[in-house]
Amino acid sequence: DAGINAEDLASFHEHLNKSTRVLALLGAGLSASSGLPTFRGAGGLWRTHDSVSLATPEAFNADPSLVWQFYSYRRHMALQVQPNPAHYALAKLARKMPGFQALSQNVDGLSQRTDHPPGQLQLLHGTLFEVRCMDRRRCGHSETNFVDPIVPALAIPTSGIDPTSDEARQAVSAQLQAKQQGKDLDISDVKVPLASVKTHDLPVCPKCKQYLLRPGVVWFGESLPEQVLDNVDEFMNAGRVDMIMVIGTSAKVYPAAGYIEDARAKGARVCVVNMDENDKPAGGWKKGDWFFKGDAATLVPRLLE
Ligand code: BJW
Repeated sequence: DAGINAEDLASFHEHLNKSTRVLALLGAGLSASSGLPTFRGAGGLWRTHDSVSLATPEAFNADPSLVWQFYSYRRHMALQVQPNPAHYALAKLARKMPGFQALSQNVDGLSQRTDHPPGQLQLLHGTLFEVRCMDRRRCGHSETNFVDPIVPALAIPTSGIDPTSDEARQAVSAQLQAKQQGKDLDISDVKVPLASVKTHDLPVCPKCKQYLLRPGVVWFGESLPEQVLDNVDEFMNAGRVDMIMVIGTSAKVYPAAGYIEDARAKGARVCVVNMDENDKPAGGWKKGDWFFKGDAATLVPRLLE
């Protein structure tokens, strides 16, 4: 059975059964089989843009319309898909083990749509469904917002697009057919022309009515939410950590990836679940680590059953 060696599974279960303080560092690979793309590697492109390059304050300031279309599309996609068996298995572990904390880098809201206790889910990079005023210092407005599209101008186009080439025309007409069957145009398809959205049609802060709203996610160069950092520190400092599971993440983004070494320093063994054996834990492999290769949605429920 792919990805699971019986001996490794037995030693993992033996260790889990005597564990009381466990962490799971979660990444985009956890939601891949729900149908959401990851950031790096295959599928890490949005149209012609590297997804990572759109996740910066500089990208937003340079082209808020493009960056909002990217996030609006991601909000829409996240609302279309469902949590998968791995999200549910992690929620079940959380309910069973009070000393379990999931440290999620994902902003897709899928873990929150299971019965995962919120106090055992740390959202390291925020969420797509919280939006806040660009003027954090003076205005500071933030709100939970599931409205899709968040403003009419960010609706995924269904008509009125002006295709500039035959290729675009074909892509759009194929997609318009899909639309008639109840599916949306896929604006991640580079052949589908992006609507031009004027800055003044983007979501504006309802409180100060002056600045744009932005997605409540953590972009490069920005600090992680203070309360979340404090919660993780508190957990790390409260004693020995038995294990950290590293699920569907390339573990290249800090400070998130640094939690693997922090947990090791507290005695934790490391269990990696990933499709790609080259995505090692930050800091490399150590004796006593486990590696389970394959789809998190299949492997995590087996590991946690
Ligand atoms: C499967 C699968 C399946 C596929 N089953 N597996 C220390 C050293 C060096 C640099 C820094 C450092 N400390 C800070 C920095 C700077 C920077 C950083 O880390 N840079 C590195 C890239 C070098 N960090 C920051 O800027 C952070 N802020 C900060 O530290 O503030 C203080 C500070 C500021 C300035 C300087 C110094 C300090 C903020 C980081 C915020 C990251 N934000 C993003 C975007 C969020 C919004 C959005 O979603 O758009 O978060 S970037 C993006 O990467 C997103 C993800 O959460 C994050 C991690 O990606 P993830 O989840 O690992 O996805 P992938 O695609 O990389 O990997 C998927 C994996 O799944 C792969 O391994 C696949 O094989 C696997 N897989 N299908 C199982 N079915």
